[in-house]
Amino acid sequence: MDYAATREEALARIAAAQDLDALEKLRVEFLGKQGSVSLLLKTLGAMSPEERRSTGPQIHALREGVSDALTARKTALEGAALEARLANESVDLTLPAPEAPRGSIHPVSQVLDELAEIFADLGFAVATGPEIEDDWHNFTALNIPESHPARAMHDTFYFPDSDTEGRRMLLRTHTSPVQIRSMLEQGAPIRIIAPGRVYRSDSDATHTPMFHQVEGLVIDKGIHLGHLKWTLETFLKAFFERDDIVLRLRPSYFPFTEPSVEVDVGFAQVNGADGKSRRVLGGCGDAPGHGWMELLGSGMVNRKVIEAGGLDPDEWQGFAFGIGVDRLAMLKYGMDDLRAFFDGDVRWLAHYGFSAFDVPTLSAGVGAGA
Ligand code: 2U9
Repeated sequence: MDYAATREEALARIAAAQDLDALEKLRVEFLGKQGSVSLLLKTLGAMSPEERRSTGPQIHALREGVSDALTARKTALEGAALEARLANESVDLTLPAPEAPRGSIHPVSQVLDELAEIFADLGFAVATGPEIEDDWHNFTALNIPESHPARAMHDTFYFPDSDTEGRRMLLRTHTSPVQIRSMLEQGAPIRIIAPGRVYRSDSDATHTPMFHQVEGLVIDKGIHLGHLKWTLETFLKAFFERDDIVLRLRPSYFPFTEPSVEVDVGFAQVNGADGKSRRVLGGCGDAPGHGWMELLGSGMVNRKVIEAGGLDPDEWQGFAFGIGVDRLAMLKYGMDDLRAFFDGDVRWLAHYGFSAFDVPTLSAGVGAGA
């Protein structure tokens, strides 16, 4: 057999292969299990030693030549295919830009960002903690005794089983356990806000089983109600972006604060362009055409709560406050139905959502979309 001629013919066919498919067919034809060159290699076994010595190198040279040619042709064809793609594909820079992204920031997230920004400027850090709590952190440490109505089953979501240490577990009903944990972990002085989700088994037009709160806690030496009033006034003026916010402090009762004060804010009753009467915050509530709206609860931290937080109430005093974040968002951005906050309706979000680029800053104004 003329191995040299066979080799030349194979190499010519490989060089003529027009694409990778045709080349693969040739590889199978020559070097596949039943390929012509593979079968020639198998004949070596049946040859006499002398015959093998003279023929073997020729067959091996044939196989190597074919294999090298296949590899070289493959590389050439792949390179040509890439060149062709590069020549064909192009980016048309004159095409219009894609539609702007549709996502938007939920009003609750927006207000949480605004709160963090305003309180950061007053020296408050943001503290967070678990939403699944034990009843010591949620109730006992906050001077809410076993018999207190807030502990009744209809207000609190309890878990059916206790944890491994026998503690009764629940969904936190306020963010106050976060402040208890902060006192125990970092000691005094403290200046924090604790924003987040809270849960109460309550649902109607003005209550949802999950809502958002922000609570504040300041613990230091010589803290008094004047500090509380100034802080709330400064915060509310920054948040509502009005200098004429007027507060009225009314005596109240909360187990965790003593004395406790509920804070009302003055508003004006104004007629909107649509003929509907709206409340606009600002001005003294006693002025003609004005009124007072209850906005938040607060007070001086109860001695028993300071003790539960591991501090000496004769050395450390503090104030605390709590506000509904969803309510703040409704008041500032003119929404009237709390339940829409949690419906996940994209039409509502398209209307009330905020641009991701409207980041609240004190210099540019915390309110978005001005
Ligand atoms: C610690 C000590 C004291 C937080 C407080 C209120 C008053 C309050 C309500 C406002 C509307 C809850 O969202 S709401 O329903 N909160 O009236 N919260 S004082 O007092 C604390 C918290 C933690 C360690």
